[in-house]
Amino acid sequence: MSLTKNPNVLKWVDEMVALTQPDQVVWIDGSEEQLDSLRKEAISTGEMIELNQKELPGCLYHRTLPNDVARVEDRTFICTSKREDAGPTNNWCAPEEMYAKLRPMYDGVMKGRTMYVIPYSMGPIGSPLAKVGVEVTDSIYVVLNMAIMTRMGKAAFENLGDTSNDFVRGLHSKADVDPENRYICQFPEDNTIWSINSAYGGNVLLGKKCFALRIASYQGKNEDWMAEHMLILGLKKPNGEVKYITAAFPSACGKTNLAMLIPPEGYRKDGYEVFTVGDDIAWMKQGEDGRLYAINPENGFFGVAPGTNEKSNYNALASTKKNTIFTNVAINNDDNTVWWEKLDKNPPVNATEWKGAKVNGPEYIAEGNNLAHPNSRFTAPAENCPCISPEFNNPNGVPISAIIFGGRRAKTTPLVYQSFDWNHGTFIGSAVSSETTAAATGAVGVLRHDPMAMKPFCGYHMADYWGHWIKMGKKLGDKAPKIFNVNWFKTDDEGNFIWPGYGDNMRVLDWIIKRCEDEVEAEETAIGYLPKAADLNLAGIEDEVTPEILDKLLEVDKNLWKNEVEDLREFYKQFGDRLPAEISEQLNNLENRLNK
Ligand code: SAT
Ligand code: MN
Repeated sequence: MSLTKNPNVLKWVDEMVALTQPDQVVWIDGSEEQLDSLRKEAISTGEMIELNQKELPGCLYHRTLPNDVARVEDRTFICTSKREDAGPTNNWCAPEEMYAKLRPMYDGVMKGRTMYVIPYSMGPIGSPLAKVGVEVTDSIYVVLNMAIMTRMGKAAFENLGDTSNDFVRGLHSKADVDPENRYICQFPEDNTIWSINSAYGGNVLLGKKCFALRIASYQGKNEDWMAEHMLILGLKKPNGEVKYITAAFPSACGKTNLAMLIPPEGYRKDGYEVFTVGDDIAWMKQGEDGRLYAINPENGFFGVAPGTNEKSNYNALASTKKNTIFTNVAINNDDNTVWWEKLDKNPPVNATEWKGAKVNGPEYIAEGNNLAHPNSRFTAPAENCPCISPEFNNPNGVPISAIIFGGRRAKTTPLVYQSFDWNHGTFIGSAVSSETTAAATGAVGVLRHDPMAMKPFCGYHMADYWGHWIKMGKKLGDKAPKIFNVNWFKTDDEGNFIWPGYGDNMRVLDWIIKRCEDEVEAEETAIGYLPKAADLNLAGIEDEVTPEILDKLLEVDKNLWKNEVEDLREFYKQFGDRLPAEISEQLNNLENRLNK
């Protein structure tokens, strides 16, 4: 039975049914009864494995095919009528051509299968910043993940209303999970996403990267708001005031860890606390008071499991203790619980590795294998998070004081610096490079440009996107958040990280907030404002971060930066005359300052 009278939804679902020809159609109402029967069904077919319900109540395990473990950027397309509108950083195809290519693949693809129709809201139901999507899929795994990651079910349709046409249409079929015919296609002009032949996270949970970033960034440009690959955190000061910060880092560079940070002991004693609003995506719009407000459009965390432990991210680990779906981690067969690299020092002896083979964990690792896939994930409800912000469901979002950019850079980029102003900050964001991670297929550890951490997620021409940033800055004027850049990943000559990171990143957030409140002076350098050494609180880590190491962390090596300028000039060439004049001006200014 359909859950809405909205003729636009009904017509579109009818079309999708006619195309894919499922044996039956199930409308997902979001009720616990319905979800529970889907869980049981998935367990009975082996699609999901029930984990130890005493240790991990409500938790399920899922394994994807070894050829289907990460986002596939080379098979992700932005389909706009004009090639220029997708820009040089996206794969492009004309919409008609892509529809014509994919339609035969979807033709009858759900024969013998069930189509699930998933209504969902990105953002709190009723929020003026929220948007509705409908995903049809032949995967129960998708339904169960969307139930965690979004506000899913009947309420989303109520929010859409009986007549609106403003919803994102998502068609997904796992088909044969054939990597040769895998496509993740966004049609921003049609509010449409078509995904086929994958069953992995970012490729198939269409509310996430496909909608909340690729489609939404395009909508934001046209509607004067911003969709960004950013965590949102609240930092409570001893006086009770909470300051909100967003931060954009590429996938698997620690957004979840920063969003859930536990301050070092000294800070905790003083009364500092960090609250999580979001760990991956921020939608931001100017509020009535002129400031920039952010909501997290998601309702859960799709976090990288390996590396997550009691010490590195207590709150994330705690979030996974119930009602969580684990994908491609290892199973401990002694007690039917989960394990992944760096969870603890005791890999299970009686283990099933992520591809499904029974192995002796310690031996298997000693032979150079991973028990869990490096991009294995947990899908955990936000409400499980011990430090979830009381403002998490605030329909108006939270006011942002600072925006942080960052990436993985072994050299060149100092621990933290502040931009001179909004346009300079936009330039800094556009200039972000980062070493690649396992979150996408392809080589790991290769330095690539990843502007604003949006390279794989910007749904239109990257240079126009920078133009949109500049335009937003003009609107925000002196109410604009301050913009910073951080790098937790600087190494010494042996390749060891020289900044402790994790909870100690609080020390950098502290400086950032002090700068926002004009409480500390800074060192003016060619690249921006850097902390004066004495203004970084290193109490408790003086042994680790000696004055020499701090020097290294805050070093601006002019020669390296001159190389960076050369490289950026080359990088910007591809954008031709769509590159905003403000960006080239910033690059020239940087060069001049370096040559002074
Ligand atoms: O696979 S996802 O895109 O959902 C996660 C990520 O790569 O950031
Ligand atoms: Mn992400």
